[in-house]
Amino acid sequence: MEQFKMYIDGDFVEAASGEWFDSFDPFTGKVWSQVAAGGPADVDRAVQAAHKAFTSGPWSELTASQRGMLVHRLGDLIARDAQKLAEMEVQDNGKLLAEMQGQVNYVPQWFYYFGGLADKIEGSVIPLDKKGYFNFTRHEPLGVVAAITAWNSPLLLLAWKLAPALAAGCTVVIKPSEFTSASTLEFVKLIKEAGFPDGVVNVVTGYGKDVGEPLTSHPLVRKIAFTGSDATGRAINQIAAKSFKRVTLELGGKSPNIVFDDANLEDAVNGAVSGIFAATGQTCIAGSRLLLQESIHDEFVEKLVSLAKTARMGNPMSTETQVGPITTKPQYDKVLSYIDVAKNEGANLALGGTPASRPECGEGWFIEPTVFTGVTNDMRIAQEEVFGPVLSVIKFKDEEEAVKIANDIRFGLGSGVWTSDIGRAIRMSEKIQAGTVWVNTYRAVSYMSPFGGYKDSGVGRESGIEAIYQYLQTKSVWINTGAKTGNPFVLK
Ligand code: TXE
Repeated sequence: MEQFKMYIDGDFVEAASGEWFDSFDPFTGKVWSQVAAGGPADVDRAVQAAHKAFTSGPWSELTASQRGMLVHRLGDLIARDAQKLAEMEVQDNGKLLAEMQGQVNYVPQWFYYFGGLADKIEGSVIPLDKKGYFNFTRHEPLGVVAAITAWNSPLLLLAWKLAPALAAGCTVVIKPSEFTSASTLEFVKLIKEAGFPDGVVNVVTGYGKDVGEPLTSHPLVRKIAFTGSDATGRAINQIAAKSFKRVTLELGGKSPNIVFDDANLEDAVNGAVSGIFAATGQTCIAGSRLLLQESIHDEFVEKLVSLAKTARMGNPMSTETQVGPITTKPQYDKVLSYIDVAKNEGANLALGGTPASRPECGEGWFIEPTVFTGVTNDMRIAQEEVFGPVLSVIKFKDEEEAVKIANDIRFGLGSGVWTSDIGRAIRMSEKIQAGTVWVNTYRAVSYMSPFGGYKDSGVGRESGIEAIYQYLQTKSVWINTGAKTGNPFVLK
């Protein structure tokens, strides 16, 4: 059986404890590999290596252009190995090969974009109000970054953190999810080949308690970039506050996908299906609350259910498959328990609601695409993130009520508006409290466009130019060009 070691200071190493944990293939439900079970000693080794690489040695001596070239080269190597990386993630995570091929071929763009940005980070000359001084600013890297990722899209979520962190000049300790460490450990083989000095990028694998906690509380870590649940994000934020570490937190959502009666219904049905059943609903931006205007509700639900019924489930390695398994057994149990919650709350089951017993699903962790109608926004099934193929359909009367329902929730990550009225599209985009509003589309992302949450969905932004500033801090430099030093007891 394949065993994956950690990557610390340029070497693949076993955990200090010598222990391993199992990683499962969600399609078979069986163990397919083992991963080194890291602990506080491994975290300390990795952070010390990252700190050393940050403060001394070749990385700290590179010009911004040289750094950018390395980041760019890493993108080239990912493109070269895209198929292998995609297959590794399908095996470990159960994501569809068709989706992963697209994703891994797109991931290099984050490295090209931020690699190109590395030498375009300019300070300012401040036109001071005081004579006799020259004042300018520099943007300097924060230091060691802890990049903690979730299991649902390991490589994409890592790229969103690693590319801007390296371009900014930081060094990084990565902690992938204990459920899906393999693709990160395959990817990290490219670091040395790209030419990064040892210690600049490290990976420590293991559980949240054993690796995540010591990493977030380590005094030499200056920033935590995290994607995961809001509960863990809150815990990390509290730990980070104790030593004033910076945080970027990409947390959950319960995104409203809102369809007005003037929308192109065929497009909106496609958008609703892709919003909740793509990636088996295991995306933070899942459009898990479908808000339908009363007048089109019945017709829309009928079309939606008939399209969702056609979804082909089965082996995620087959490019024919449209809905794959749930990635982890605990998540599978959680999704089924939320289906019970919805039934007990009185929602109407319009589709699915059971484990998938189709022969092509074998022993894997599959759940039928599930649609609940008659949901009201106060139900738990409308307020809590399920993170699976479960859609809650909620009726609304008019624009005002749509906005009220959309915003009556603690999350604010994604949102969709389907309408042919441009004025309404703009009004809705102004009123919805979410980091992203998609109009007549859903689930589009780009390395150029900022991504992040309002409210409990997170702190900070990934992608786009502003993302690199989240790994930089500003220094103001004052030079006396002839001012008298004057009275030492008075502020200048
Ligand atoms: O997430 P966690 P889990 C939701 C989804 C799922 C639930 C739990 O509903 O059922 O969260 O999933 C690390 N200090 N989402 O347990 O715990 C952990 O090891 C530092 C939604 O996988 O948030 C992993 O690497 N790190 C979400 C990462 O944090 C800690 C995506 C995320 O794990 C830690 C994933 C600690 N104390 C799950 N505890 C989204 N919306 O995108 C854990 N970790």
